[in-house]
Amino acid sequence: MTSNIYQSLVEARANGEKKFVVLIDPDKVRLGNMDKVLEYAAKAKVDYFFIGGSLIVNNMLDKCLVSIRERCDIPMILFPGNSFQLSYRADGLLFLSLISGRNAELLIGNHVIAAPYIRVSGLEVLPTGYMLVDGGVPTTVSYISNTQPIPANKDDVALCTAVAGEMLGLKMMYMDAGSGAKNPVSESMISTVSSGINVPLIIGGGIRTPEKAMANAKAGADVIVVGNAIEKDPELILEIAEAVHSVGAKVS
Ligand code: 1GP
Repeated sequence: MTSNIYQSLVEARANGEKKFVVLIDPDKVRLGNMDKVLEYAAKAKVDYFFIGGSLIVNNMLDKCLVSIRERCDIPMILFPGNSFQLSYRADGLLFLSLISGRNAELLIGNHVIAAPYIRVSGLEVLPTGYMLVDGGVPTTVSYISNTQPIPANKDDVALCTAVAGEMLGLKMMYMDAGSGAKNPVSESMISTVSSGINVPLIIGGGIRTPEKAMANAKAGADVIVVGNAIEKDPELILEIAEAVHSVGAKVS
């Protein structure tokens, strides 16, 4: 099994370089702006696509992966809302353990069911501690997972959760305020968690502007994920990519 994606994330963190991820919901691939999303993503040198959603209602995952691959070579990482959202056509898989919650199925149960498929899939497995943070509105993922998010102002709870996740051997942490969150994860929480762990930190949920993306990266996020805002305005990809990549970029 290769480990190109993880290796590049670890190296980027060590060098202070920031990565920008566009989240694509396979259900929405047929919407008109998908062509634009792919065009701008290639132009802006987006680092990765995350592919997934907490509730996918159409069977579009494979078609989505094939059509992206036909158009560009940006690595595609599955961000599965459940164990039905798997495909060997992707490059990697966020093997998510929902460590902010206490739902055993999402901590280990679904993983047992998916493990045999994943082992033969060829996907690069990225064991990730997934932490929901209260984004000010109830989210699909919180409802579906039947878990409470970490309160938005409890930086210490987030830190201890991430540290415990790292001690358990998880290779990355993903703090997510949930898709379309009213309030994205605070810079204070990002900075507290980032300085307390030694693994790459992914931040997403409710990021709508290049300014917030840049502030998150400066606070210690290694990877910035944006979905909703880009679906609405694909051109934002260019500005957000530039903002994220400018943090930590070497001045020559
Ligand atoms: C959600 O972190 C992602 O899981 C992205 O959220 O769609 O709000 O950008 P948005």
